[in-house]
Amino acid sequence: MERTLVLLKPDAVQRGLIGTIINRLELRGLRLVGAKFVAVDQTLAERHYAIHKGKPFYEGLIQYITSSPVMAMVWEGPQAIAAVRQTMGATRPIEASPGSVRHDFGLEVGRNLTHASDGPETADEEIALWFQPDEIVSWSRDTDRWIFEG
Ligand code: DAT
Ligand code: MG
Repeated sequence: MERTLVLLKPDAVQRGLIGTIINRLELRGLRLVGAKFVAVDQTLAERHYAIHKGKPFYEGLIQYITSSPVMAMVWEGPQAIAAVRQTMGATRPIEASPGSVRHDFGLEVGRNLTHASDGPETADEEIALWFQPDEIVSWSRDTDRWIFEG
């Protein structure tokens, strides 16, 4: 079972899309194990996007993520990292597949609604950055055996 960090960025929150996007992850079969509503400060933003420091879009990215609250979550499931990135769609909304969140609700790369971890190492680091260990809830759903094969 894999875990991944998901952020619903300020545009998703402001546009009232929290429920819609959570619904897509729930319907996919992924299991929610952590969630909180966060006003992102400069320090957290810079740590989260440290890998992009120095890129031309970095300053705009920090401004965007700190501009309004975000919904931070941890989701788990088999191949959760790939599954969530697929549900979110390609970074640029105009390149995202129809049916993905970024395609269905977005147009611009700087307003692409969500963040999702891109690999096992970054997922571990990002979950540790955004959540204390006791904020992650390990649980099983009654429907798990109809969604998870193992
Ligand atoms: P993703 O969010 O799909 O993992 P990323 O990690 O490459 O994409 O970039 C992080 C965010 O930075 C992305 O969601 C939007 C912004 N971004 C990336 N490339 C950009 C670009 N060329 N111009 C403007 N913003 C960009
Ligand atoms: Mg990324």
